[in-house]
Amino acid sequence: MLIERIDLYHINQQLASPFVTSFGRQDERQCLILSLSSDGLTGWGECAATIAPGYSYETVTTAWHILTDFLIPAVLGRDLAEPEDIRDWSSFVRGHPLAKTSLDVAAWDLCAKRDGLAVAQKLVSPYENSPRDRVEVGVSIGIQPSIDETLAVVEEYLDKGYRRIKLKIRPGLDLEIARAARQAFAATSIMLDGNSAYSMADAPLFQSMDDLELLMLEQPLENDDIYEHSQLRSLIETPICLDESILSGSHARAAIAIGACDIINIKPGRVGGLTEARLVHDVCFEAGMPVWCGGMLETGIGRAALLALASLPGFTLPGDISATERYYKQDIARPQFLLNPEDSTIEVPIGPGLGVEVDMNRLSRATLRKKAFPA
Ligand code: OSB
Ligand code: MG
Repeated sequence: MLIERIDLYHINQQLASPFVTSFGRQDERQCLILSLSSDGLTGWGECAATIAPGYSYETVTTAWHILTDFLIPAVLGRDLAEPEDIRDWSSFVRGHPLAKTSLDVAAWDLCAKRDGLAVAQKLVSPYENSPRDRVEVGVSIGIQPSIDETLAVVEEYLDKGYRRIKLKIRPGLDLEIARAARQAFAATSIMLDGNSAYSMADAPLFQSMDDLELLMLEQPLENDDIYEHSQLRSLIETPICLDESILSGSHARAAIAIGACDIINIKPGRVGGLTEARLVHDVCFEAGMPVWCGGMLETGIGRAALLALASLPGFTLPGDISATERYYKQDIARPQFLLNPEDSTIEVPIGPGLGVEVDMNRLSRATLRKKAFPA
């Protein structure tokens, strides 16, 4: 498919509620949206870089630079046979996985539309399984102003039907929150996400959580550490899940080889797209390492890609893929994703492609700057 045109949008949307983590607070979310045009079809992708380099070194500004000056010129006018081509064509750029992901997901959407398939079907084609049609999900709750407010928000999401709760923690706001949540919700699946804010000196803190039967502790230590997580793992009972540290299939292999974690969170954005995300899945699947699909507050475009990914056979734990209303009052893509409160699942879009339609009016209202690249 000849890539005839690429459009890049830098957008801003109000979040339905503020999202606070150990690396900062977001009341609104900026991101980049990208479309690839070929043969009368359009493929959409999202770059989940944010305003500040908190979760990752990438920002909307670095991603705009990397896309406009390097990645888009390397793709424009070329003949795309399969979405995996994007990984090869963008490998000359070191790093910048969030920027690469927008092109990768747009290529999966475009090629799946050409093939008359859902992205989930196209992703699953190397396996014997067919994709799941529903995916089990949970909700990721940002740091709240007080413990009482945290418990109230948890209760609200439990009432909506979410069966797995992830609480963000930061130094000083951790043990008390975990204890209060466990006490209030004895039978609920509760996990914590440290977002790299802790060190080995905090091992005793995490040991004091051993009796709480937490589902897992996500990325407590440095964003680029694998080794110390293996040491912490041997000191605590709570299963350790890696997020920030796993940027590729090769990182997953290293983490598995040294026993750095019990679980891996796979996010397409963090590893450079769906092609690499599936590779990480394969490495983990073969090694018997449980995985789940993480999120980055994506719009319906990015979230449709998460649902497709999470339909692969190795995803055995609930993902951070919540309903549209948890993120945005008005999403730029339709249809909305709805939670089935009976079993805490969301339906995998059935396509064609990602299975979402972009509302061009909403997109243009949210757009801060736009650039078109005709071949
Ligand atoms: O660490 O998992 C994370 C959001 C942005 C960046 C990093 C993370 C998150 C979340 C939210 O936890 C997941 C979601 O619901 O999209
Ligand atoms: Mg995380």
